[in-house]
Amino acid sequence: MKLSFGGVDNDLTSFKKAKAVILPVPYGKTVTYRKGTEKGSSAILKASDNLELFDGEINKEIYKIGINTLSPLKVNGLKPEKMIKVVEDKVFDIFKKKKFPVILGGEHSVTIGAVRAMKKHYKDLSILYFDAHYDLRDKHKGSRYNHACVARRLIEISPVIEAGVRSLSKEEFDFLPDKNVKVIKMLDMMKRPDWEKDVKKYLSKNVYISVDLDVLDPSIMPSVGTPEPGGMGWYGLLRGLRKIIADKKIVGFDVVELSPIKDMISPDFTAAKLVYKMLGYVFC
Ligand SMILES: [Mn+2]
Repeated sequence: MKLSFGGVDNDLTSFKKAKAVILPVPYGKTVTYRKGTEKGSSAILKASDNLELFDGEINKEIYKIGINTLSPLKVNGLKPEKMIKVVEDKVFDIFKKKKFPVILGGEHSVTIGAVRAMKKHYKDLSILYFDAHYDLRDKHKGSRYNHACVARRLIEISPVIEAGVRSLSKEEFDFLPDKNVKVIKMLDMMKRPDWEKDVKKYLSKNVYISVDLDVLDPSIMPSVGTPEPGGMGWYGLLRGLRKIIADKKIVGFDVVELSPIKDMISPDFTAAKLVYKMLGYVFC
């Protein structure tokens, strides 16, 4: 059965009418610790069935923008380079048809394809990158496209602003500073409650947002492959997103790295609600 985001299935959810298009990318090949990110996108879609469609912060029924859900991309056996190309082509196709792409991971490498597609049109693109990890390794476990290298690949395309980061290797520490990456550490964010002002200063007008769910604290988001203590809370992340999205043109976003734990529904629902809230901030 094909899953539809929000459990809604009416004329608003047709590709033609929808403003936003959800692209599930079930991919988990380069994950290094706990496996299972290839199951993330379907878990988000299933959980989204249970969303309250009215949003009490925005005071709107966000689904009325029209949210279409595509069939999951068939990429899970592919090498990361191949998968990235499939994602790039699909996201570019969504964009060409004047729809707003929302990519559901899958592991973080899917972001490279999405950003490549967006860069074809938006020359001044910048990337807002929420993650516990710096992801700036040049190579990991023999691959330049491992999920630990994603930000390093992205800065070869466009400037990256990392937020919420709190785990890095000596190699990554030595690599910094670099002109194409700005880092707002989790520790800095705790000292400066209006951290989003720094983020906005660094971003260009056209922004792609990538949310690795491990940016959240493992107490509310245990269902990730590489959990890291001391992460963001739900309201902190939402508040930052709302303020940043209000000031920038968001061209697309992704939510990645959900690695569902059997019978633990709260993290899956949290991910689905995050996607829905972000759509509300962008469109409502
Ligand atoms: Mn991460």
